[in-house]
Amino acid sequence: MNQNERYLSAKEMYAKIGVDTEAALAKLQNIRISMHCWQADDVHGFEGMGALTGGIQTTGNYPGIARNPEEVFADLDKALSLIPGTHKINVHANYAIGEPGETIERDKLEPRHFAKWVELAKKHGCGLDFNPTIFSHPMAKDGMTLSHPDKEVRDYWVRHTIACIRISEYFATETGYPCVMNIWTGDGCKDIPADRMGPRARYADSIDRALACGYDKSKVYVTVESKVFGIGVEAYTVGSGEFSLCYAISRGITPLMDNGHYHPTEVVSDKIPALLCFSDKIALHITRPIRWDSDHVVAFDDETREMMKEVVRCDALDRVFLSTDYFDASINRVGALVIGMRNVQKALLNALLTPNEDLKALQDAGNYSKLFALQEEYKLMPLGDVWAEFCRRNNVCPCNTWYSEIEKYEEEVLSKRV
Ligand code: RNT
Ligand code: ZN
Repeated sequence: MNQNERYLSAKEMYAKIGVDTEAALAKLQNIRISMHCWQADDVHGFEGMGALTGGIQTTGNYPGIARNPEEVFADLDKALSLIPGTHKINVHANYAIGEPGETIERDKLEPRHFAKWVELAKKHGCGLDFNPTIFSHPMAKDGMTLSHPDKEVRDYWVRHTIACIRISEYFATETGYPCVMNIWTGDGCKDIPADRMGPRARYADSIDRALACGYDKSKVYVTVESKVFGIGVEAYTVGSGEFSLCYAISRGITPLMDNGHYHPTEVVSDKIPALLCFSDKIALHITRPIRWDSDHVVAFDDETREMMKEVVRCDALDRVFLSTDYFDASINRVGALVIGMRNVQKALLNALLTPNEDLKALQDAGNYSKLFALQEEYKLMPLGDVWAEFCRRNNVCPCNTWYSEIEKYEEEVLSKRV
């Protein structure tokens, strides 16, 4: 069978269980996932700051890392060419681009420092999201930033956050798509703190002060990301789950869940519908934690599928901001971007090809035996044939050949970066 015959056969099989593959493909086509730029260069950015701090780390030293804006952009171009659909690019503030020789202070960032990112986004029809970079910096003192006891340190990061809100507005205006601006800090303590509430009160006050700058809420969605712990800050995290969620809901901004940021037995798939009961919008960082917040490349695994099922069956595709967030330096970095993004899309397609309403009815009728039986059977439906059709329609290499493009890129471009 050729691709077309395989798709038609799959279409028929799905029709038999009440699923319209054309409707699923049309929906998938419109889903924008925000691809994080920082997988391209292990979160280094363009400031020459050196080692990562703030509780995060990359491991591995696969050759060919991007060393400057041109190389990062070339790698993102390559990645986007192998990912079906049109997406968003997620930029961190430490990826500012100044004039030659210009030293850019983070609290003095301006939209012009990100003009090249706007160009890149426009070239691909992409939207842009943004992140203050509140780590890997001399003003991240004693493991604290926005929650630091010294007002001067807090003020510095408040100014940075306000500068980032302005850049987010610029992104939204230029691209025509709202910009999600995510606040995350690694603030915390390595060992048992003497004061858990003080830093939290200061963190809340600092974000309040930043948000008071005033901004267009239809253009910028400010999110706050929680965390359970980081490397070197194991005992106490200021922006914990409860803190971040209560802060976001009480201030009318958006909570962000990163599925690496919970106890390993907790699942974000279950938290998505819980938050959707109370928050109009929520945001996700999609990653793969192995035993801890290890930030492995997203796989087409049970939890990724389950998370995307929740987004789809809660009818929340327009309420959930999807973004990838991982950094693996042990494999080809461009390949890693493509693998993770495509896996999120496959998980979305899987969810869109599930007869969710029928399964809900079985649950409501208490028919758990049949529900279990069908959920297991549907795992073997010909999802791959529909996915291949999606790739074909988007002119990206078919499923089993795209990696040869990465091999070619590695040989012709990455291996020359020495
Ligand atoms: C860190 C958070 C955060 C970062 C990025 C680089 O644990 O997940 O989202 O990964 O800001
Ligand atoms: Zn994250």
